[in-house]
Amino acid sequence: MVRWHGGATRFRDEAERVSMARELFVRPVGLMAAASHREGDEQETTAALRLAGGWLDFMALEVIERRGPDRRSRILGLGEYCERDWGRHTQAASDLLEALRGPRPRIAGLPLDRPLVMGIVNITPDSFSDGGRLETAEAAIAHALKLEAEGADILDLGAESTRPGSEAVSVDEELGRLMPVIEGLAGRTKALISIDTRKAEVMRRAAAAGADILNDVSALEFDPEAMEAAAESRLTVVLMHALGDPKTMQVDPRYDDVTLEVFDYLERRIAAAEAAGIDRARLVADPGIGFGKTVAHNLQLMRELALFHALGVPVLLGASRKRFIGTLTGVEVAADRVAGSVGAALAAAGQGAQIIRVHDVAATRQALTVWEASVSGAATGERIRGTSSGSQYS
Ligand code: 7PJ
Repeated sequence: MVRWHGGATRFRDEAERVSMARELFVRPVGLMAAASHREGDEQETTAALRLAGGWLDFMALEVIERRGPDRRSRILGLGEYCERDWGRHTQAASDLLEALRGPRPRIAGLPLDRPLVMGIVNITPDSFSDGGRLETAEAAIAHALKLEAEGADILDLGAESTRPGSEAVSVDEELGRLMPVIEGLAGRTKALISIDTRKAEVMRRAAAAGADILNDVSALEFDPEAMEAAAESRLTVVLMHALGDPKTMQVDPRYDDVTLEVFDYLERRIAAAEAAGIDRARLVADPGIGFGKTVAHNLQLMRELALFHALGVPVLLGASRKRFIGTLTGVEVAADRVAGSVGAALAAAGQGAQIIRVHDVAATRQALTVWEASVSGAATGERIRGTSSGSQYS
């Protein structure tokens, strides 16, 4: 029997719990727009539970039991899940449900009651989607301010290309590109500043210059000092899964079960970060679309994205303009993959992903606004008050 409301006894040692190979995973299914989630009045119902205190309710759970390289899966209603005798899995079943339900604390002051848009600002001459157009700090600053005006909640500044096949960039080179942009944006933007880097020195310097979030595609593994630098910064940290290094990661990536292995990895990195003194409230997890994954791997992760809420931290998804969108649609030029990227963003929002990382902020924002209003039946914000236009299109 699994209790719905707290009280789960904890393992004495959190590391001990995580070190045992996880056998049980749960994926919330039967997702639907939460009733009046903005007022925070959880419905008196046993048929659905709020997902991560966000904008969706879930009505059932796909319970996945790992059997070596295979999985056994079945869908249980919430009542069945809670009443079942889980035997040796009792603790895990209870913890997973609690992790799915727990409201997520704000990140750097921003509430997670709607999908946040993270706008990508590349400050790399070899960046595949900007083709070097943003080489100068001025251009990057202007681009960042444009993304904010288009509705970005977070600006993700990246000066180290981590796209597949790219070469490493030196600390000095990265700092030389990045610092003028962080400094140039200081005081000129209300958006949170995120820094896409794997290097401890860049993290330290960015934190001192006023950054809000550290976004590390190596989940603080690339630089042996990164964990300590991130902990000392007291900033929010995005931990992303990548299989191997950017240079070689797309060479024949293999998994027994990509979703479960990425979950294991992120769970271990969250435990490592907590052990290093980074509060769970400051962590975000990202399955790392395109980082050591085939199209099939990416699509399985997209389909099963809601499973990652069981990590108990906000989920970030970055699918924007990536190769798998080109493969699915036949669109070769990355900059022409806007509509496909919006499709991926809506799929992620529909699974409760709290942060969506995109190049095309205006298009994503417009799509999310209409999607949100359409699934919830309510518009938010000032725009609709008193409007009743004559023509549908004017
Ligand atoms: C991601 C990222 C991602 C996070 C890049 C690209 C490649 N950071 N940095 N998640 N991708 N957290 O934008 O295509 O998916 S660089």
